[in-house]
Amino acid sequence: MTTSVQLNRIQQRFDSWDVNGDGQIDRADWDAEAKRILQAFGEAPVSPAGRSLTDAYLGMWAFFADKAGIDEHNGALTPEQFNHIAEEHVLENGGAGFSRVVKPVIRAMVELVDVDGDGQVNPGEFKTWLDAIGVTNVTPADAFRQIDANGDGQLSVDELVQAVRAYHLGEIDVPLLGH
Ligand SMILES: [Ca+2]
Ligand SMILES: [Ca+2]
Ligand SMILES: [Ca+2]
Repeated sequence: MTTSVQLNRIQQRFDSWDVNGDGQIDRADWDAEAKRILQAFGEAPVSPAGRSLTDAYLGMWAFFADKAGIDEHNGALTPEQFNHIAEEHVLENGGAGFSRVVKPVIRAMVELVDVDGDGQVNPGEFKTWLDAIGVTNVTPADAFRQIDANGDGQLSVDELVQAVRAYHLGEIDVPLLGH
């Protein structure tokens, strides 16, 4: 059963991923979204981290295109198709497939903020993340606590992957991939 909060978040997700605003999502939108994020982090698209993030975003697109049965290079998703896939593969059925394609995105984003290089995100690094994607609806400390499932004061890649799904399920209020 999908709640109105969940539907709302899927709708917002569609709108933010439809970067050129033509009412459909296609590969160019995902490429543009990756570039937008890299710009927010002050990272060049051609750097290793920039390429990782772009590849990871295009991997997420390939997942949606595959589930819709469209060509990832020429096809486009309507809002209806997108909602359907998001409900079936992100919200329901445990979200394992989606988590698998979100993980490289999260890993690439961790790389962008991980100044101490320990592979995890500390509170200071997390604030950089929220600032870059423009999250203002939650305080960094509250958001951090919501995501730090094991309470060790660090956000691991797995905790962050879980948090992306938890946001779309309406369980937490931190849009880690932007609104
Ligand atoms: Ca579009
Ligand atoms: Ca770190
Ligand atoms: Ca933790």
